[in-house]
Amino acid sequence: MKNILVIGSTGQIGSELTHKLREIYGGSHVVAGYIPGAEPKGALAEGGPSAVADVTDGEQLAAVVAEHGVDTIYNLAALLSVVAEQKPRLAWKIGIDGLWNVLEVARERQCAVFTPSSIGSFGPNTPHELTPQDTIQRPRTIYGVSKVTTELLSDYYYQKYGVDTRSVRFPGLISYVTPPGGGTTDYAVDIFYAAVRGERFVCPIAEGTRMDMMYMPDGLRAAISLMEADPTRLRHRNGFNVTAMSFAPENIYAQIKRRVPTFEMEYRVDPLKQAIAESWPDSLDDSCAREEWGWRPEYGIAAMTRDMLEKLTARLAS
Ligand code: AKB
Repeated sequence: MKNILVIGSTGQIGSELTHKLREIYGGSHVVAGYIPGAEPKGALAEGGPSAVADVTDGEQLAAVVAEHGVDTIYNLAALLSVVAEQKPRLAWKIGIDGLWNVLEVARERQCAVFTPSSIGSFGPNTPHELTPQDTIQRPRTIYGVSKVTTELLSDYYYQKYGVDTRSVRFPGLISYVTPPGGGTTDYAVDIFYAAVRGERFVCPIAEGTRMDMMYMPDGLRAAISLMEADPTRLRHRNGFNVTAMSFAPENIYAQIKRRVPTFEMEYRVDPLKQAIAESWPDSLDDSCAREEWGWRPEYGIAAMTRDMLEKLTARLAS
């Protein structure tokens, strides 16, 4: 039986991943790691153990891992792309100094480690259509620089010390549970909140700007099934391209409008978000993930839109 620590358990991915892992491995086997000020609440607090686990404090991490006999760490601590541009030093401190602490603890205590990478690890001179698994990665954002470093440092710890590091390059994740904060793809979540609240949506990303996206249930399955994958089949480790759909603002607007006919959207492009979005792929080739560990998304744009509208409407009404 695995004993898992989720670092960043109250964030956008962590809040749902912790529940999913507890369903699979049992509540007492999954520790919800958090930083002071972002304590787990409700079902997250009641469903299993929790502990302060700040990636910038290596000794504290080591103590949590020892106390709970942790053998697997999901390290979700990071600033998203837009907020990282505003706080580059902090983005590096959390994303890379923090990762170093996690990898050191993992090396000392033989833990497997999942640390997400992102489509943000690509840059303007990456091939934008069907971006290959192995290709040019020269991002110009601090977020991208830290994600490429995450991939390389994780590979290094695997090759040099045998630490079982694995990761995926997440596209924009869409969820009705915990909103993201400070990402370039956040508009694809915000648009649903506007539609359900009966508000006009002001889109910060220009018409025609395509990016890869994924519904959160697929994102959780991607992380967990990669961590469960047979290591002898993995030719890659950090990080796998994974995608479920690729769309521009007008495509998701049209999908929502089919179900909410009164919904309206206008464009007011945010130059920083737009520049970042344009530097990212239009669509990823995720064939390596499909071949090496059987990755398959379950939700396309229509199924995701239907489910998001249904679930978010119920959530906001309660
Ligand atoms: C962001 O927009 O910063 C993230 C990502 C794609 O990594 N959602």
